[in-house]
Amino acid sequence: MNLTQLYDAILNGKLEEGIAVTKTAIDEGTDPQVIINDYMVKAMEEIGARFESGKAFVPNLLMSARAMKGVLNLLKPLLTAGTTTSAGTIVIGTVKGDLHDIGKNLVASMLEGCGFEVINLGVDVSSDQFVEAVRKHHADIVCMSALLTTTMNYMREVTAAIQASDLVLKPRVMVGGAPLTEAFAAEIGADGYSSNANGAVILARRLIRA
Ligand code: B1M
Repeated sequence: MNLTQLYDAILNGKLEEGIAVTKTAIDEGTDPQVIINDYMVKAMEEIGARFESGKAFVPNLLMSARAMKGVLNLLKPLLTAGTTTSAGTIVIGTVKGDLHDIGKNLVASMLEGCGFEVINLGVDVSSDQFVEAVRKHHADIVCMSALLTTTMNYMREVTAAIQASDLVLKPRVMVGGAPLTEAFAAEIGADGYSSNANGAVILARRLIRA
């Protein structure tokens, strides 16, 4: 199976083509991690670079995002197969003002796939929504995502709101997203940072054990 066809399908926003190629790749036993990391994420990086250099526009981003999400939905059951007991409960969301959810959903799927119970709050999530979800689901970890330099600062507000809340058992906080750094995570009082979905799983396991 030539998966560059999948890369092209995501890059050009062709959902149906992407699904057809992916179905064949799955049937041939290709590792879903390879499909995602080596082709799908790379295509999203390329469309982002084209957008930055004025060679692609918001409708192109939306088409690529639609294709990416559709194919991810197809792969999600393969990531979550075979897990039975919960490794811990994680509340995840993209912070207020930010509508990017592809990376966050990928992180959520990986965490689910590795046995965590994941409460996905979606995008544009306020500090109150995070705190209330922790209370409702007795979450061990809050996981925040941001893709914009303008919205990443809101993570500071969420960590502060968690500390200021009346929650008896405060959840650990982990953060990620393209503009973030380890130093930023430390500065806002988060317990950990990861640059990618696999790292988020390793970090979550470490925070649960700590
Ligand atoms: Co927008 N966008 N976007 N966008 N977009 C970026 C982020 C941008 C870098 C593009 C660019 O200029 N090159 C730029 C941000 C610049 C900046 O802030 N410095 C940008 C901009 C400017 C904007 C708008 C302002 C554009 C406009 O309207 N003029 C606007 C903002 C809207 C808003 O949020 N309020 C906007 C809108 C959009 C769309 C809606 C069109 C669409 C999003 C659709 C969707 O998500 N449903 C979109 C897209 C698709 C992108 C790019 C092209 C791709 C993002 C993506 O999905 N990547 C992006 C450019 C880029 O990233 N190269 C861009 C694939 C995904 C798998 O990677 O999300 O990075 P990522 O997730 C990774 C890691 O970051 C990490 O793991 C994931 C998997 O490895 N990770 C975590 C993420 N969260 C984590 C949490 C963790 C751990 C790891 O917790 C522990």
